Amino acid sequence: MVDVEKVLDEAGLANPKVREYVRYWAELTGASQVEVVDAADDARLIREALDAGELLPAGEGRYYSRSYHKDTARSEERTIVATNDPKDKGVYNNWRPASEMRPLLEDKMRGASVGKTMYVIPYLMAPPGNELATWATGVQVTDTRTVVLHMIRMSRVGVGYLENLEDPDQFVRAVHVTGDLENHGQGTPEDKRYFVTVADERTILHFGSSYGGNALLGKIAHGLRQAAYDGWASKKFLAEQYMLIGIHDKETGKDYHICGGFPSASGKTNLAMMLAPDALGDRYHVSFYGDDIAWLWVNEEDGRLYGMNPEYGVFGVAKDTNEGTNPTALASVGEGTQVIFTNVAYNPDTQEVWWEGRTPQPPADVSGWLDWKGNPIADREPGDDSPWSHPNSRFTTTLDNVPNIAEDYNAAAGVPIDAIIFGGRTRDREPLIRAIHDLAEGVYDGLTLGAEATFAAEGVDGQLRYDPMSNRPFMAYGEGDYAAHYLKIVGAAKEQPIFAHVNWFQRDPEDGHFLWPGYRDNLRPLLWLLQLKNGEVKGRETAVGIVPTEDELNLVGVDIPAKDLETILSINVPRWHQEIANREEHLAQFERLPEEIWEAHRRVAAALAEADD
Ligand code: OXD
Ligand code: MN
Repeated sequence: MVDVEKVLDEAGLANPKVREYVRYWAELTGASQVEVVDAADDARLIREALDAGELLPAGEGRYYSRSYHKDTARSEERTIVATNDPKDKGVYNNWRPASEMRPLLEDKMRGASVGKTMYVIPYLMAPPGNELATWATGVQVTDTRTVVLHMIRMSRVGVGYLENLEDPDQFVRAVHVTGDLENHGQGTPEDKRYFVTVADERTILHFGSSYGGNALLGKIAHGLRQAAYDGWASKKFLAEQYMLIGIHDKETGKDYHICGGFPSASGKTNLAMMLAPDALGDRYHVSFYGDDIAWLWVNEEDGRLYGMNPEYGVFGVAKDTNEGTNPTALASVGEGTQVIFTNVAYNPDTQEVWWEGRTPQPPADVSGWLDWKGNPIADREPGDDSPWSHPNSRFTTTLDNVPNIAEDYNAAAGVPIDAIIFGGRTRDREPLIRAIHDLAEGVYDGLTLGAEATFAAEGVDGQLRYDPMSNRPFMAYGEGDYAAHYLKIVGAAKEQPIFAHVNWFQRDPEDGHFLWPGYRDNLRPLLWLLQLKNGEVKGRETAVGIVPTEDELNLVGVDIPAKDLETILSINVPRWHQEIANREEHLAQFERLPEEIWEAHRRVAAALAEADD
């Protein structure tokens, strides 16, 4: 029997509520040891993980881990939001009663950590001192050391974050038990995995995976699902799957901040980490705050909307990250960064890593190279061109490693938000950028956000898989209530942020080439948006928003054919009609959708009907 009290005393963990919580789960899971973790333990834990073979060296100060091959991604079907109020059921939150989920998860976790260490990770999902810090404090317990190492990179970790809680009970209880990965029946009717957020009890119970998206409870379960629920329940804030960047205009000395949501595979991390294009670099500096989560609130002193990234690191998709698409990401995972790569290809002889899109071709000399499952590439049958790395392989690195990290990323105050953008991957309908007239239309645009269905199973080609606010997997309560809350929070700001929809992915209908160069050049439409907000340009009104005129967009140093430019700055009305009909059906699913959103929908539909004439 572990002497939990002694361990907690030695760690200086005095909060009686935290002690009770740790004791309870240590007993229930049957853990053989308990250890309280601080970020300062990282080097020792890395050494232990290397000794145990859980990590492998990937060059100086870089590490490699391989996960169980059926445990490589988030599982939306197994993810549940539970509460005690059936009114919290939404379309996407897989709502279940708390009274059903708690005992079920306790049963799964009972005795599941026998022989293992239970690590106790006190964490903070906010810059220290931030006004939302009360909702940002949590204690994760986990039976997996690599999860601890990832948590240290992705959140602020240490017992100190539990001191000064006004209410000793105000911390999120985040319980993670991996269990026996080889016997969870992943993806079968006997699937034993459950990822449950008991939102109104501020308790997260995740069983059956050590993949980051399921196991780093500070990030997705707390930083998004739990925080979204807390923000609504407290009426104080929003928690969104948004990137957050700063733009400094060296000529005027002004600073701007833009945040925004994009469904997965729509380039959010690349946008968040972008640098100004060379031709504009003398005037503008782009700084990075975060690539995945932003919490937003109104600062009562100046009445402006503020935002902050609650995370401390980047859990980025490795695929297609290279010098062209995202040089800052590559610099963030260089020697000495203490980065952890997961499920990329690895060469134990040279300690190199590689992933699809890192270079145009894989290494020509395959000797020593192992694919993400650990199988030698040299042993492959001729013609076997399966990927070397898993498509969801990742790098995990702290914010300090990002070369253009904003100087004030750690500041308690957060930053004022000038613009909120939504973007999907749309081949033909969405222009490069369209500014949206008002808040209700902005929320309407977010609710109808989506990614184009792929040719495979996901739906009709060209039709969107809707991903409201890019939050579909993280919705914590009903979508109608969510929209009302969003309208209230942002509506309370004295200076309204400007909303816009962006699309970097329009293609030529004939030969399929991308019409816009993307990446660093994406700064150009964002600068136009800020100018529009400042009244420096007027743009051109269309039925679905304001688009830049050709001469308003700063195109110095970019070469784009006139025909392509014309297409990306215009609206394809027939395609929009198709889309509007789908939207009606999509929105009708949401209970209690505010009338303002329906009005915005009708306004856009009516403007489009006129545009036809
Ligand atoms: C995600 C992530 O799964 O950010 O969305 O990792
Ligand atoms: Mn994400």
